Amino acid sequence: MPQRPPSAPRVIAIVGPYQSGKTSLLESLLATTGAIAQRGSVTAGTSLGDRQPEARAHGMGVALNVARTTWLGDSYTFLDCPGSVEFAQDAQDALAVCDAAVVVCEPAADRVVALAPLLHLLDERSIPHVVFLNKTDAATERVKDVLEALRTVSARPLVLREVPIREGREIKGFVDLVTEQAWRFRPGKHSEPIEMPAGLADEEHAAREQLVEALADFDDALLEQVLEDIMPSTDELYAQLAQDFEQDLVVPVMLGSAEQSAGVTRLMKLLRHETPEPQVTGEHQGIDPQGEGVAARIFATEHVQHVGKLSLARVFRGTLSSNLELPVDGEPARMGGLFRLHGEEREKVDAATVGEVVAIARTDALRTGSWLGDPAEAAAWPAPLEPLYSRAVHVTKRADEVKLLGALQSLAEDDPSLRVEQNAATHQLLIHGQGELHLKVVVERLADRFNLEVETERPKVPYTETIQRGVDQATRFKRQTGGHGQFADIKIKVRPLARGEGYVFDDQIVGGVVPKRFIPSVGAGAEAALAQGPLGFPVQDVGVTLYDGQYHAVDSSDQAFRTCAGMAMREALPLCAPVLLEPVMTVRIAVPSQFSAGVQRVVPGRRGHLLDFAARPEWPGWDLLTAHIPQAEMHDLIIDLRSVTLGVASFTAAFDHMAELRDKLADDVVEARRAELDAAR
Ligand SMILES: Nc1nc2c(ncn2[C@@H]2O[C@H](COP(=O)(O)OP(=O)(O)O)[C@@H](O)[C@H]2O)c(=O)[nH]1
Ligand SMILES: [Mg+2]
Repeated sequence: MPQRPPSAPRVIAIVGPYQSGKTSLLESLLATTGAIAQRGSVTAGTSLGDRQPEARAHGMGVALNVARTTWLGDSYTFLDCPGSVEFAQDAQDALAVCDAAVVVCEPAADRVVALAPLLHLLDERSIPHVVFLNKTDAATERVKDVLEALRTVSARPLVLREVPIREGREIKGFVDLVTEQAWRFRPGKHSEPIEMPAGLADEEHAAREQLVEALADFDDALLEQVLEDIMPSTDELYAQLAQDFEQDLVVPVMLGSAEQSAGVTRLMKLLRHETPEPQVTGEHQGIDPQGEGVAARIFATEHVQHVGKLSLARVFRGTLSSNLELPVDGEPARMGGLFRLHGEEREKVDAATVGEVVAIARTDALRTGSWLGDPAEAAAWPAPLEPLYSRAVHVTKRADEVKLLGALQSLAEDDPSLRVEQNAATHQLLIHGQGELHLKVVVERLADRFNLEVETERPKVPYTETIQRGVDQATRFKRQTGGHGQFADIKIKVRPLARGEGYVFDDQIVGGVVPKRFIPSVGAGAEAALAQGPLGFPVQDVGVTLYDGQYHAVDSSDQAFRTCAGMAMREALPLCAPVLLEPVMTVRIAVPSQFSAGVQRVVPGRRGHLLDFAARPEWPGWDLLTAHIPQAEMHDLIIDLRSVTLGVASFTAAFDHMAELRDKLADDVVEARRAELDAAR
């Protein structure tokens, strides 16, 4: 390896499905590079990662683990991202600032599809990434088969960088395809170089040729060599690999065991030689390395007891220092104290330079995604994930009511995948997120951080009602109280309108039998009565025509006509064959093709029907199912979808129309509403 000067600190995201071994790999990377004296274990709770109370309570990471190490003079920050799909936002945000990603994968072909959304994201954003096939100590399947499966979910060519050395079923080591050196794993220690096993030479040559051919696709000089049967030199290969990695043209695949620290030094070497410098990553995002001033991005927010809010920044240019005033999303703000993070440890620092990750303490203006520096230079921050699961929240103590909304909004600033909504139709405070666990963690944070005790329930469906036939209604309102009384008399026609027309009021009074000045009050009084119809819900699509009436010179007033119209509607509507309406959503479900049949069965089970079935654009091997599904059946749709798709299905939903609901389903809704109204009285 040629010597080179130390580089600026690199940031490496460790991503992959839940339980693939990311936190274990982080532990091994830290032990291998000497950042920790001894390797701890995630199962024993002695690892550096997942030590937060939240991670312990849930038995898995629900936030980033940040750790630093220095190796051969270079410094690295690792961002171990939670693997659960419900915390995918954390991974997305970390990926948006990293120089490279390690995708940790279980050596099981049928589980590989769980990586599809992640690989798609990496390819879409051209983020350099290496796949680490983990758990070789327990692997039973052939690496070839797992690789084949991986190829179906990666848009970029995957190049195997090592071939496994097997003894019986067990993987005992590997041959590096660039150096052609064979290595034997020694659990917990550095691998030792060995002679290439005799039986492996043919396989090794074939794999090496494949590697070179894959690279030749991106380099004409290399292609010529290949065509002339000249094997490029090791240095040429390394140079080409580094270049292709940096541009995310090829994806190297490595083998190892995080638990036994096997293959980890080799992975570290790849990261050292092939990960682009932060200036390159910055340029990729439109940040001019020669430009003026600080350029940095907040990619995560944590809250630590006794310390408060920590905003995690990656510096792409300049020097960030405590107390510095900077534009934050265009508005000037002063930075708080700076800390370097390493697991649960924090080290106070005065400044952070290019490449570094630093936590900025207690700075209100900062939120996840904030851009620090010239607003003109800010690349677009990736859109937050679409909500997939919702709960209604309310405080258990009345006095806390005002605090709740502010607390939720503050949590949503930290976590872009959380949305808070005060629903106008149901009067509920809703939280929208990525799944049951995600929202459970939100509730826990309300308790821990804001001392707020809340209960959650399934969100109410904003039902409405309408009428199916018209009536003529004559109503007189007359009251004598002491001095002058109240008098109004109207005749109206009430009729159903087409769906979506709302409320229409017509005036057909002739000869001034109801004076002009009172007529708007009739319209308004009738409309007010639609707020709650005979079934207990807002009434929509109703026409009211005022065609006759009487008044009294002294006793008639706006208020009298208003009251009279309300009485008339309350008498008329029950005679108009009211019917319940429920909202129906257009739902687009994205799913790998092998699960489409299972998902198609979920739709009718939720009173939905399929409208369209097509290939998902730009997602080879995926389908996009479009369906109409009543909102009442949507609340746990994502749970069902995930259970039949190894967790990878997702959907988007938008209101489409209101549809009539009849029979038992409607009776149940009306009865529940009646009970609710009775209880509120
Ligand atoms: N056999 C074996 N088990 C592993 C290996 N790496 C991780 N594990 C186990 O897989 C489980 C999940 O590991 P963890 O690092 O928490 O996964 P994460 O959810 O991706 O962070 C734990 O029980 C680990 O002990 C490995 O290389 N070999
Ligand atoms: Mg983990």
